[in-house]
Amino acid sequence: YRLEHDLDTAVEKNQLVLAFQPKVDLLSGHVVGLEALVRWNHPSRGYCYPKVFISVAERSDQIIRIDRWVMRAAIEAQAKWLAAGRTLLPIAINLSMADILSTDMVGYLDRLLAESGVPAGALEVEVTESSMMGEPEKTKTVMQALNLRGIATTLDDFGTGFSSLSYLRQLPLQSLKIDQSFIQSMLKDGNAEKLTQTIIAMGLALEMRVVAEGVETMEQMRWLVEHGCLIGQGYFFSPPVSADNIHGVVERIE
Ligand code: G
Ligand code: G
Ligand code: MN
Ligand code: NA
Repeated sequence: YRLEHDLDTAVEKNQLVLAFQPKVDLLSGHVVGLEALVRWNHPSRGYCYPKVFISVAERSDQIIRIDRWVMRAAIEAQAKWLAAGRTLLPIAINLSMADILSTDMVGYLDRLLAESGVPAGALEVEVTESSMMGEPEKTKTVMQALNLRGIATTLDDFGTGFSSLSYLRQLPLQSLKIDQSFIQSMLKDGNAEKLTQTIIAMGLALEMRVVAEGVETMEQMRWLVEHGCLIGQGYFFSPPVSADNIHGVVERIE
């Protein structure tokens, strides 16, 4: 409750910060994009991870304010990198259900992009299955609007929700991100391995980009390549790092 109170002013007090984690093409070793992950520099608790505060924020409208800050911060980061003459790597932001349902979310993005001169294709959106529960029609409309602008959409944490398959069938999605729990158990557990293989085959059959999350070892990376999953994200390449450090990380990976 204290946390909820502090969150009310986290945006105004400039306490949020983005960390970036690379998504890597497993065959070429090239970084194909970044995921933006929000952190909160809490005045007394220190550096807080989204696990601690996103679910609190999702219980109120605070999540909308936080995620609009994330949209702005991601686009500002791109504008800065663009001005510095860098080739932009698309940044994926995570959106919650409340953001998708919020009034004029796409218009808000349009204005940020227009003001900054950042191309829409420099932004991507990840949405989890659980966050879409209940509003597939509205989610579809928003995703179509994003796609129309060139903003790609990803189904995040795939395999952990309740209605993955119907979302895959109904929603305009370019990527499917396999939840890290599968990647972490697939080499230890035969069922997890077969399920991961099946998820990859399903994504490929639907002509989606299949991304593995939570890749921590060379063995996992090799298995993924052998089974057709060609994009990975995880500590094996890099943890999420600050805006100042991400290009150094990208250069080291490549
Ligand atoms: O950074 P970390 O690995 O702790 O992120 C945990 C989860 O928190 C992510 O998988 C994502 O679903 C969620 N998350 C991270 N950043 C954001 C954000 O900016 N907005 C929302 N809504 N969720 C986020
Ligand atoms: O959007 P999502 O909630 O899926 O965000 C990914 C989360 O997973 C982030 O909190 C990130 O810090 C975490 N993460 C990223 N790579 C790894 C990894 O290799 N291993 C583990 N355990 N967690 C990871
Ligand atoms: Mn994500
Ligand atoms: Na995820």
